[in-house]
This record gives sequence, structure tokens and C-alpha cells, in this order.
Amino acid sequence: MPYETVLYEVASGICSITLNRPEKLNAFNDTLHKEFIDALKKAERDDTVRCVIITGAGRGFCAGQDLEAVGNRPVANIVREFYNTWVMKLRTMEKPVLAAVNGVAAGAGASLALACDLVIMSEKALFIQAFVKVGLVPDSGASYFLPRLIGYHKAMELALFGDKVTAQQALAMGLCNWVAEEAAFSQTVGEWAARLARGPRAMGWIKRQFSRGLEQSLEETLELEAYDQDAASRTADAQEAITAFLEKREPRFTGR
Ligand code: T3D
Repeated sequence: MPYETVLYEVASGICSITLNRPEKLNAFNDTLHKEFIDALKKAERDDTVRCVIITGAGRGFCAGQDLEAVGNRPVANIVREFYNTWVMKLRTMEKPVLAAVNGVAAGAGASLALACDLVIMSEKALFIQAFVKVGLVPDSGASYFLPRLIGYHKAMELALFGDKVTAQQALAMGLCNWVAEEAAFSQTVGEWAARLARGPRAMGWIKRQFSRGLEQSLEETLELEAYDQDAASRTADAQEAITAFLEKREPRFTGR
């Protein structure tokens, strides 16, 4: 069954998931939440997928919660059932996830980008910690990711004022990896994704190491590194890399 609010495409090892409610700047209603979570699970299960791109249809990336679609349910249920589920899926999937922030990313839409592993912004894109503007608090991991990425005081400034952060400001703060001119945006995203899709199986474990490294002790990190290095050294990709080195050629990784 095709999705109503998500476009899902797999080609050349790259899965592109596009939030597709452009008339609402891709704000999350229940259908989008459910389909987005399902799409992430599908990408995780598909062995041919080596990297995932998340982007938005139209001129926005994602405007966070659809403010017309909240209804009378306890908000904690929406946050726990939907937002927390896709944040955890983005972080635990052992494949690199690239946020292609094509336009404004507000509230939980900004959190979505921050939860990804790499972030490319169009020069026209904006981040807005919009929660405070509607009397709410940061969610979907914003209070976890922001201070870790940019430090406590800067994170508090963004969260307390909810001002627009331009792509260049985001780059200077360390909220994104790269800013692309509008005309070069799709090509840049495609090139980064293609590089990721050509990478070795170890990429998934690098992601796991860095995610856990943010939380655990040095001793635990060293042990995880030993465990992962053992696993990585046994992969076909590591064997291929050594052969390629000895044969003085580029390795051809298969993700296994
Ligand atoms: O309640 C819970 O479930 C808890 C969870 C909360 C998580 C959150 O994300 S809270 C934060 C929610 N998001 C916002 O507060 C952002 C609201 N949107 C805006 O402030 C602005 O739209 C933007 C700054 C993002 C963009 O401004 P602009 O001028 O480029 O576009 P626009 O004209 O405001 O929006 C275009 C259309 O999208 C417009 O519809 P219309 O008038 O053309 O029919 C607008 O109403 C709609 N839209 C934008 N954001 C949302 C939205 N509709 C519903 N919900 C939205 N969040």
C-alpha cells in the first residue's frame, strides 16, 4: 500500500524518505507519524539500503506538530507513542541517516534534523526552536541534542527565544555539516548519500559507538570499541579493504 503522507524510494543503496504534506510545511499529524515510523522500519530491514535521506516536500522541511491536529488526547501519549518512537528509530538504526533540510525546520521538525547523523541545509533553510512560541517545551530529543551540540548557554538562548537560526548561523554553531546553495542542494545531498551508500558495514557500528559514547564512561566506551572492532575486522568489507590496499586499488564495499 503506498503511503498517503510519505514518499518512499530506494535506488542505488539509498533510501529517500520524503515527508509529504507540503501545504502544511510537512507538519506531523497522526498519519504522518505512523507512516514515517513504518518507513524507517522498512529502511532498517531492507539489506539493500545502505544509507537513508530524510527530507521534506515543497518549500519546508518540517514544521513540527500539526497544531490543528492535536485534539483532546493527552499530549504525553502523542509524544511517547510517536515522537519518541521515531527519534529512537533514527538513532538506533545501524545505517547512516542524512537530514536534507530543504526549508524551514521548526519545533519537532528541527529535532528531527538534529536526531539524524549528518545534516545538510539549503542556504534558504531555517531552524526554529518554535516550542516556546506556542507555550510548550522542547521535545523529540531537542533538550538532549541541543546542549550537547552547541553548549548549554547557546541552547538556552535558542530554546527561550525561539528565534530563527539561518543556515549559515547553524553551520557556525555546529548544528549542521554543510550549507548548499539552492541550485546545488539536491546534487550535494545526492553526492553525500552516494558516498555513504558505498561505505563499509562498519559505518553502522561507528554510529552505535558515537551514540553510546555520548552517554557512557570511558571504560565502557573502550570495551565497546574492542567488541565492535572485533566484529568489524571479521566483515567481508574489512577483508576487501585489505586486499584492495595490497592491490593498490579502491575497495568495493558491499555492506557485509
Ligand atoms: O502538542 C503536541 O503534540 C506536542 C508536540 C509538540 C511538538 C512541536 O513541534 S511544537 C511546535 C509546533 N510548530 C510550530 O509552532 C511552528 C508553526 N509554524 C510556524 O511558526 C510557521 O509556519 C513557520 C515559521 C514554520 C513558517 O512560516 P512561513 O511564513 O514560512 O509559512 P506559513 O505561512 O506560516 O505556513 C504555511 C502553511 O503551513 C500555513 O497554512 P495556510 O495558511 O497556507 O493554509 C500554515 O498554517 C501551515 N503550517 C505551518 N506550520 C504548521 C502549519 N499548520 C499546522 N501546524 C503547523 N505546525
